[in-house]
Amino acid sequence: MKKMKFGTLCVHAGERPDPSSGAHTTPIYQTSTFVFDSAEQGAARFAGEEDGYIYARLIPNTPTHAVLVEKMAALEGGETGQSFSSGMAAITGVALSLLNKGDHLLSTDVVYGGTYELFASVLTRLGIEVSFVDTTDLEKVQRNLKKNTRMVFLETPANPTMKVCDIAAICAMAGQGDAVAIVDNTFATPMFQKPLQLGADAVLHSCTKYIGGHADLLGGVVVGSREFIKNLMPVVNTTGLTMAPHEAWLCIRGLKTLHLRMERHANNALEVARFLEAHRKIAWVRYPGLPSHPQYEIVRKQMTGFGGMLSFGIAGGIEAGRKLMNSLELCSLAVSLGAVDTLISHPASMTHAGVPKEVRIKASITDDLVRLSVGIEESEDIIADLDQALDRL
Ligand code: LCS
Repeated sequence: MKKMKFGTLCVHAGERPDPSSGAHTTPIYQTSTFVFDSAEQGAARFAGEEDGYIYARLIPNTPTHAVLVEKMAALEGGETGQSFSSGMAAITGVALSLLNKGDHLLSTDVVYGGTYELFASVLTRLGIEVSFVDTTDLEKVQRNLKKNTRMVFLETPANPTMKVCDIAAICAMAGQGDAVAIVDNTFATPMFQKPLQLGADAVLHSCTKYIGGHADLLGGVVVGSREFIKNLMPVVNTTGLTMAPHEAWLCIRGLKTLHLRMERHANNALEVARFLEAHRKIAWVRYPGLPSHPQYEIVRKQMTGFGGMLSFGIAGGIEAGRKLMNSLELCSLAVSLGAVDTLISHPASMTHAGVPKEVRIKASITDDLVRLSVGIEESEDIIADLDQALDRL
């Protein structure tokens, strides 16, 4: 059969009737351990001489996890993957697998606040050198790549400024040295951006967001070559960063509609972005689908759609922003993103509150920035809610 298109892969990739029962839908293998046929088989599995399940913390976890990573690998165009208990667990698993004391990590300066804190506080405490670099400036990236740079971490579009960097150019630079390039593709999803095709060594997601899609789970996933994923094994197997079987099942279920949801998220977000950009009380809007986006050319080059996330500032700054957020009736005032419902939040005092103010300001995470995760409701209703809240300012 010819290579299936993205939407068909969302529905079918990794899926097979359950071998033990013929169940059409992948069952939740809610088990911590697996029975061996013999003591010899148990020994062979532990020795890595025979494939098969052992214990749910150990790769390949359970058959439910296996379907999820196969589906994600198909969607990202990678060989295989590994699931984690959260997006942060995925980033931790990759970082601890790649980096040793004395190594250098180059990261995008604008990243999710938790990622910033992991890199700036935890990894540096372990003796890993970290540079946060404006990755929209390729010269700066080149200048900050060092002999000991082992990992380049890109988040694009970045949380929450929506800054976009040139994945192909930076991966090529990383490849000239000894560095492995990792892309956090949480905002774009594989529907709109395929970092592995652009030269990344691995791509990761917070599944908590669009992969699950319904704001009802925590999860993470990494996709890459078989060798890359195999190298995660010592850390994954010993740290217990593992996803739970029920969460893996929810991710599989979520992924079956990823293509439909993302299309609606993106259409709605473009309409909301245009509405906000034209509104006299709005000072600025950042959405990759607007020609006013500072990296619009790179967006057009490396993304096939613009996603559901945007940020904006209100004339009147944070006070007006708070009033707006408190006046909304349909949109939920909550962190996280990528849910079917529209979520609004204030990064400087919420998701990025742990980033020191001077670092935040340098990275354009200004106090007036309001972040909107546009849901899949009817766009008129989202716009009407924003409109009535803006009227109250
Ligand atoms: N990467 C990105 C781009 C994220 O936005 C987040 C979480 C993570 C990784 C971590 O994933 P988690 O461990 O939460 O599954 N972003 C959040 C946010 O903006 N609000 O709440 C969480």
